[in-house]
Amino acid sequence: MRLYAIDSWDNERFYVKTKGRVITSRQFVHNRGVKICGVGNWKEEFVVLDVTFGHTDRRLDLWFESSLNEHANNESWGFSDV
Ligand SMILES: [Ca+2]
Ligand SMILES: [Ca+2]
Repeated sequence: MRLYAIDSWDNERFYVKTKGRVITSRQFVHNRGVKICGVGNWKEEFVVLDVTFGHTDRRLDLWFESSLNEHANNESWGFSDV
């Protein structure tokens, strides 16, 4: 998946989980990347998260979470290509 970290991330983490288990995470800061969108002078960073893991259930639930602690107009994330 492509993950986009937008605006004022300050060492917070993004998590991909299944069944309560973290299968990958990534930490971001606002001064890496390039200024593309959002507010102020905060930069955006995007990364490709390429994760392989086994599962046997017919259904797979993926949870995308972060430890962001401010409003979405200050720090947020998006994704594509899951
Ligand atoms: Ca920005
Ligand atoms: Ca924050």
